[in-house]
Amino acid sequence: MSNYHIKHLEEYYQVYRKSIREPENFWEEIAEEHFIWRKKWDKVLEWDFKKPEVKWFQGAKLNITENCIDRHLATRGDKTAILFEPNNPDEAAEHITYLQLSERVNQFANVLKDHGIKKGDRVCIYVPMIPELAIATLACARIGAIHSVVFAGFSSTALSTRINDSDCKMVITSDGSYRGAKTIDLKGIVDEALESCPGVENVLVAKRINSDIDMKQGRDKWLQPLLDAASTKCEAEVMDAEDPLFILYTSGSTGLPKGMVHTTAGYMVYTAYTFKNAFQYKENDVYWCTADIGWITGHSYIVYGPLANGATTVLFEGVPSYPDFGRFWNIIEKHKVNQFYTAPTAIRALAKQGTGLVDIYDLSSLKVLGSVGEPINEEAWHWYNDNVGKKKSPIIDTWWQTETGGIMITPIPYVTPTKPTYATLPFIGIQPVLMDENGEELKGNQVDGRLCIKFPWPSIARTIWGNHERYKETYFSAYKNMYFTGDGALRDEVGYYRITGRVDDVIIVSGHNLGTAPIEDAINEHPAVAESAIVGFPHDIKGSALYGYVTLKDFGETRVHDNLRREINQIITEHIGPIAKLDKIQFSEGLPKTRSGKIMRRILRKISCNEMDNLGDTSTLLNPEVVQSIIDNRL
Ligand code: 6R9
Repeated sequence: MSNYHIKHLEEYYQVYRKSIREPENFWEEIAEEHFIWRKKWDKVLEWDFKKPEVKWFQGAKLNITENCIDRHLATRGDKTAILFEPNNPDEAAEHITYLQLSERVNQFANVLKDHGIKKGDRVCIYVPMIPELAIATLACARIGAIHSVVFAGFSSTALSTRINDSDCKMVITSDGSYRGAKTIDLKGIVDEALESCPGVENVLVAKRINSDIDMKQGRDKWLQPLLDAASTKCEAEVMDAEDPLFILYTSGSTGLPKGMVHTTAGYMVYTAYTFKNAFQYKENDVYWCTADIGWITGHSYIVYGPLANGATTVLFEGVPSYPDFGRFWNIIEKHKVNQFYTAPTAIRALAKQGTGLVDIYDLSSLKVLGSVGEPINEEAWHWYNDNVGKKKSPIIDTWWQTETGGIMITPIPYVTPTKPTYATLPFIGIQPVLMDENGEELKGNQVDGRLCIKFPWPSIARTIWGNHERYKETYFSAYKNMYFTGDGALRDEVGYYRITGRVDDVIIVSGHNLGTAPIEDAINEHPAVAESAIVGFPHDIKGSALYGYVTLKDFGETRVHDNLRREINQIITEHIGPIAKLDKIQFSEGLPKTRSGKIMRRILRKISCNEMDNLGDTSTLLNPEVVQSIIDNRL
């Protein structure tokens, strides 16, 4: 029996139990029946969370693009693989068939090779949501180069940090990008970043906005003429199961972003299998995930998972508000989208517009609605369910992380009964546990603790690029023999999980993970700033927004005015990007500190959330007097 496609709740439980009792047999069967291999594995799984080390399908040889493209050509050559919907609704959508995708990926792969890119080299992809982004990603995979996609909304400093951390030899970008009514000078950002990236030899530039940009001789080249001249055939590099496929950076609570490393076979098997089941994808469905490929959601559920299933995946260049707030609904009607996957922050922004712009479109093609990126609040859940799904399309609240590679806890639509704000049950093969603060597992139901996973799954990130120690420290040292997620969760009376949010210093703003440390570091560069602390506070649209407490070097003398606030946000934009701008900036005489000098963000968080009667223990503070003055002056 194939367990590839789960259709009933009893089947879920049965397959789930099998995946836990005999994980190796289970995953071996999935891998064997649903993918093509140049050589099968010698061993399904080897793992040790103490080292930590995880290896799936060791000894196997494959290329992920043969699974995502070549094998579909015989039966799906003319089927649309990527359906590109441009920013401007008057520009025609582009249907890229599997055959065309194959040719374009191979041409791109040949161009990479012509520029000296070899297996194992790192290539940075800083491209907006246009077909070249997906194609560049797959072209790297075709020749075994490790792609590092950097979200094209990041600043030049964030870009150069990421390029240098993984020693990328090449950057792929575009002349610019469209974002609603605006255009963004991407190439200018790249030029600025590369001033501090000596290792980059070549920059390939896709033409998108036809702007007049500087091309640095010997370094920069227009992409299209090179592609036009390249062969549409390119032999796929034969990769080992555990060869790195990509690096993707995610914010940590301290220090530099973490370059999470995902490897080939396990990632492919898990993203494909979760895609099929979590979205109940059927042949000829049109699937749309609104994320950017610059985030893990786009890697796994715009590119690899859908293509491995021979699906049609929509790639949308624009924003939900352009030309008006009906754009998402317009696209669903236009392309008869069957599965729609978006983030709570987008749902809240759209809900704020009322239902007028939803009701005028025909959304009857929808079968499954997905949510990802942060907890979905009850109000947003109901709005989504009532007005978009018309109470007929199940909502899958999918919990997972950059580090997990694929969806970990989710209802399976039409299989698992949903419950608002609950991610519900673990996906096949996933063993979540809740731990208390003393490191004990909380058994049974109706418990609330820290979410860990106690057994490896195929798409777990294998390391942090260049820093295995940090990988161990961040994920495997809080609890013995467990992967620690950094999230809190509760398990209700029937065993459903509800994610309650981060328990560390990561704040999720509009679905983007932001570490407090890099933002504080940026603010502290302002010559007038002595110190700063960032916390999150609830925000209608963004979920959480940022509240900055800033102490000035010369408090009282420096004129505190809006200019200073603007300058601080300007520095943040330069260092991290506009997504990290502060909504509120309060200047204060001091910050509450422990005796060892650590800022007590816990207290600031309570104040920013207006929970002053619940500040907790302030007796251990070095300077309890500042708390009252911060409260008195809060914004
Ligand atoms: C896929 C992705 C991971 C963090 C994660 C958690 C939060 C994601 C969620 C959710 C509640 C959900 N998160 N999905 N919280 N319910 N359905 O978003 O990866 O960018 O690495 O963020 O996002 O806090 O730990 P990433």
